[in-house]
Amino acid sequence: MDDTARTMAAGALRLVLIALATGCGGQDRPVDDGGDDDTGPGGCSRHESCEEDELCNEDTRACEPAYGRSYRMTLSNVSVHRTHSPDGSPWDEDGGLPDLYLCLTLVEAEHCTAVAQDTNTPQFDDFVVEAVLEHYQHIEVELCDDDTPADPQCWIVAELESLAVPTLRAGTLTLIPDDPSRLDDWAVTLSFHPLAL
Ligand SMILES: [Ca+2]
Repeated sequence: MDDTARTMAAGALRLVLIALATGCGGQDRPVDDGGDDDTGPGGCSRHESCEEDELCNEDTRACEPAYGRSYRMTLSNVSVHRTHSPDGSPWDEDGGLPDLYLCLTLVEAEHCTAVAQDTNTPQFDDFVVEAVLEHYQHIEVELCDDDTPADPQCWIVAELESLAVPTLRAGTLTLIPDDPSRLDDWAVTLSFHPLAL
């Protein structure tokens, strides 16, 4: 065996050893290859270390599936600055501020907040929904005004047909009107927090 053949044989042996070293462990999580990722024994610290359909769960420090798992969802930063309801009439007969609540429809179930009386910036801190989210996920948000004794009026203010992995990784989605003619000048932030698998 000349030097070149000996060098090639040593190189081949080293590749076999690397393959053996990275092939064992029996874990589903990516094995730390000593490169620039950070999914080794200490776990992940950024989403980019994970596969494209995964997220780095900040609670477990593990790369986990983004879809087909439960999330806790909350609503925040709600603001409705219209002075009149979308049909052009005053919010209240006496000119008062609206009495708003939001309804979130997903996985074929409707979840509504409590009514926030007489405010343009309602707080829905007690509102929490837990549901399994998939990629092609229909999400609908309705804004309603409960001007008692009249029946509540509702307007569909945003509809989504899918959830991208970057949205679930970011954990927040700011919803703005998809059709300004229906109800302009409002916004709401929908937050996602992955629950334990
Ligand atoms: Ca009112």
